[in-house]
Amino acid sequence: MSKARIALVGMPNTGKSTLFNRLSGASAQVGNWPGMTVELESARLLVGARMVELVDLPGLNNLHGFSEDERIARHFLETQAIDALIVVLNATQIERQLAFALQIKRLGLPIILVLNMADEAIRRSVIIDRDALEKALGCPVCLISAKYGHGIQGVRHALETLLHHNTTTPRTPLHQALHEDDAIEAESAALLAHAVRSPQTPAATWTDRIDNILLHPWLGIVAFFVILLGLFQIVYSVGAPLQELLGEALEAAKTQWLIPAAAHLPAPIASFLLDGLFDGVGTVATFLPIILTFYLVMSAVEDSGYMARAAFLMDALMSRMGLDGRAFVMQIMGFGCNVPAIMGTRILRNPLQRRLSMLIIPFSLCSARLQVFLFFTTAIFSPQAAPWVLLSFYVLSFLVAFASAWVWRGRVGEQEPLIMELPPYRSPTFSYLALQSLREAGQFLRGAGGFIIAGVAIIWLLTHLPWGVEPASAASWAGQLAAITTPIFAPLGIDTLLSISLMFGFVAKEIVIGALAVIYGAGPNELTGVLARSMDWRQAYSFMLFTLLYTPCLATLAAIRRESRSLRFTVASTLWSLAIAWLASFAFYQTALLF
Ligand SMILES: Nc1nc2c(ncn2[C@@H]2O[C@H](COP(=O)(O)OP(=O)(O)OP(=O)(O)O)[C@@H](O)[C@H]2O)c(=O)[nH]1
Ligand SMILES: [Mg+2]
Repeated sequence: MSKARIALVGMPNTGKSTLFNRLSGASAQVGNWPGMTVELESARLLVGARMVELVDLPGLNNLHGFSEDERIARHFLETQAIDALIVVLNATQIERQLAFALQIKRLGLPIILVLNMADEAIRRSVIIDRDALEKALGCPVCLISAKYGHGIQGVRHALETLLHHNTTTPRTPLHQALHEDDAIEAESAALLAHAVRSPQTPAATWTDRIDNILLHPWLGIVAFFVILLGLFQIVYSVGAPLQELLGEALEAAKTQWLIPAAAHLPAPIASFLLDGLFDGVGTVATFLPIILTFYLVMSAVEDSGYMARAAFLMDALMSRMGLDGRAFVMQIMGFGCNVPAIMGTRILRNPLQRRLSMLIIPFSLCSARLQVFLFFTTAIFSPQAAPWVLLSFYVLSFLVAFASAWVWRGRVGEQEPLIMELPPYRSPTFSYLALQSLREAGQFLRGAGGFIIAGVAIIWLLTHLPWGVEPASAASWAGQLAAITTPIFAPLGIDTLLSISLMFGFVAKEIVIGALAVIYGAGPNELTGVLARSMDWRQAYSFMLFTLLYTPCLATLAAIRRESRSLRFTVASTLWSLAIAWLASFAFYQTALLF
């Protein structure tokens, strides 16, 4: 039997990706933020004896939607062969979402209607007569709770029955289905009156109580910074000791086993393996616990529903810079990695606003840069000062991003007011958080792993060739190469050796620490000491400032190119960030020298 294709459609934030993961065992990104999925994701699963391709679509506000992510979903519905649709609604909002399901039903494809978040519906006393709906609509209706896995079996069963009886139905073209809005509204109202009972005045929830503080005009801003501070306090206090421990373990493994084992190898090969690959990759690997902790905390924030509050809170400020509150959320999402944040701009409808947002996302302090900063701040600054130095980079990251937007805001033109729904706060489940952070760590290894290995290998070659010269000295290839760039970096207080790591950092910031380990010939646990001896705080801060502001990595550039569809814009934004990085480091270093 042929493979069937089934797509999940619904309004944003209704739990499509959660159900997708439940049904297929995949690990698509889930978050309490309308616009989490901006791409098609697909997975295969077996339904009865039939192989099914399940496709998770970005949320649609309605079939008229025209932001980029909605266009992707619409285009899929219009052009692909689809055997059935699973329409996912938020049961607590059935009054507003049922019309959407009716709109989809007009497409003429077989559908299964899934009313998700049954747990919340019960808590809010929204009562749905499933049987009445099923009878009136003539399609299977499932009341489920995807997050907690309730009712999933029912969906599977409905799918199986549907595929079993599937006779290909002729489809109604999308544009035709769109011309029935009034009829749909009437039908929806009749159905609701018949099958749904919800309380007249909803009771005040704890979401409202929390929002009184978090959405307060100034208390909310204070709360935001407290949350931010708490976020990296956790990363610091949990991740940093683990990193040190891992460094010590790797160092011990090197001296006890690897050095003796490599004793009989020719010197260049032993040096390449130990001082190149092991030191470089090992030093980067010590950051895995920090990356894991970091993503755990970020996923918890994303899944809590706070992002939508941040968007709301910052909307007024952002609109002075030609953007809206959602662009602020993209800056925060960039804390993890700039690439998904750039893709997340698809939810912005105005293409010029999208570009403006893409211009400033690369200034967001991503987790790869965080590695560099954690390393340098602990190496150079006192334990008391280090967290504050780190906080200063988060603040600077926002300031430079905002200033950039402010400079270019005039290009955006007419702005629409932000209309966004605030989802209720939801507590993340542990299993989901564990899954998510493992996924991110896996992505980190897959994505950056190759770059890191290749990067440290090339750096070893550059610093140790021609064989026989003092490693990383002026006579080495790296030394000769750096001589060319010295005039550019010397006024910033960034010396020859450091500037080499910055060149590699252009490819990916994950390489920087590994590169430094190889350049300074230091093992996974020695680099902090070596750095502390070889530079003062001004040079270190200037180096970090440059790292914060210049191009994050090639992957980000590729994402900007893909999403903006403009090489000119990509080049211009790269030059913009390089220029700002140089000027900021120059101004800082030259001023700091006066003290
Ligand atoms: N309480 C409750 N929360 C749920 C349930 N299903 C999903 N969620 C939460 O709802 C939020 C949105 O889930 P997603 O699966 O990302 O929703 P989506 O429809 O894919 O959203 P977009 O991709 O943005 O369109 C997340 O915080 C989920 O944890 C449920 O059954 N009950
Ligand atoms: Mg989704």
